[in-house]
Amino acid sequence: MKRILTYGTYDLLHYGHIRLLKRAKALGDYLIVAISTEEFNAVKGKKAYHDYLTRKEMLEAIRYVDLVIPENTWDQKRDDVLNYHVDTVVMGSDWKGHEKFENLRDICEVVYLDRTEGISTTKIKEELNLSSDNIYSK
Ligand code: C2G
Repeated sequence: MKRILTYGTYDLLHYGHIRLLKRAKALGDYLIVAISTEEFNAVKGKKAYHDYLTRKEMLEAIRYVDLVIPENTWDQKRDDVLNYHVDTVVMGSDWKGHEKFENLRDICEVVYLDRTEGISTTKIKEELNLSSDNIYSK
């Protein structure tokens, strides 16, 4: 059984996230997603719209996802790979070459998949906010 691990905030779930998870699962048999807690999002300078448990519940409903665990720190990745017997860590290409992932190459494969262009949580927030004077404000 080939075990895949990926990390993210996964706030305001959108098709870019789904396409990443679908392709990550296609690389193996079991997909673990480590999602950022509120505390870790603060470290990343992010504030998620949905809290951790809500984001966890949504990801657990996705057919490609087998297990959701919390991401509390930048430095837990090595322990995650060892504790969950991970074969491959997968991230979107915006993380390509990042030391936090490159440093794992001695204990697992690291794969970066192309990001889905044209969609992001930030874009959704900005466009909803800009259109606050129409259907979205009711
Ligand atoms: N993603 C994507 N296409 C998009 C948006 C996101 O492929 N249009 C991918 C990202 O590359 C990432 C995953 O979906 O692999 C989750 O994206 P975010 O929730 O934005 O994750 P991020 O805040 O980058 O957190 O320790 C690593 C961090 O926790 C990653």
